Amino acid sequence: MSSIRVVKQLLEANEDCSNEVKEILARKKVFAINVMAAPGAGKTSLIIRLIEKLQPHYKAAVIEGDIAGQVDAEKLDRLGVPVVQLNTSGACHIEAMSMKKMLTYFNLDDIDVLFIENVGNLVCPAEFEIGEDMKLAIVSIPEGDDKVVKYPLLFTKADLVVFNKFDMMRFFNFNDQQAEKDALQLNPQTKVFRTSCQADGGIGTLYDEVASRISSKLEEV
Ligand SMILES: Nc1nc2c(ncn2[C@@H]2O[C@H](COP(=O)(O)OP(=O)(O)O)[C@@H](O)[C@H]2O)c(=O)[nH]1
Ligand SMILES: [Mg+2]
Repeated sequence: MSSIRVVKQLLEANEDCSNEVKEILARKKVFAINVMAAPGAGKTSLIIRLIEKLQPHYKAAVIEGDIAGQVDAEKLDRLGVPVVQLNTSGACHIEAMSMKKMLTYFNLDDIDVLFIENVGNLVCPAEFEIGEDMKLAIVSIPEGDDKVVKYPLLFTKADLVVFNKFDMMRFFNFNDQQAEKDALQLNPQTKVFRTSCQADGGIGTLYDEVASRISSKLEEV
């Protein structure tokens, strides 16, 4: 019997309180990362890889957003980090109201970095601010290099873009140079990373970037 807390998102509660969430996270010095990608792109795998590297230095926690079920929450629970599962009851994204509610299930004084695995979708999650410090968008190699231009809002808003499953490059016709150019055209401030959660490739470089952003917030006075 799993001990993971499962919370249902209320569909009618969509008031934008992302600023309130931001204030709580600033007061408690928690760095929140909104992870967005299509189903199967590697959101859970990348969060696990990053937490493994962060754990010696920072205390991590995870909000798992899914339409139903708690499969990913169980995987993350095995890392020994606090994890709460949010079931969106059919909604294709997480909203700020839910974020605010979810924060009450954590001891924020004991957390440095909070990952939010958004619902697998390249459209809806990008439309909602949830009070996060950083948006991380993933495209995996088998999905195709055209996803950046086809789903521009997500890549316009993303602070970091990750091309994951880079170990699959030899099997797919994915033009990573072009996809990087497309991402930078949509958002010149974005940074692009190439990773493999399977082979551990590129995770260190991504970790360095994420860790430096976390420490900037935690060291703010
Ligand atoms: N080859 C390869 N497979 C990966 C990689 N990252 C994730 N996967 C696999 O892709 C599938 C979906 O990954 P998951 O993390 O659950 O994706 P999510 O649905 O976005 O959370 C799983 O079978 C993972 O083992 C990677 O970098 N390379
Ligand atoms: Mg997942």
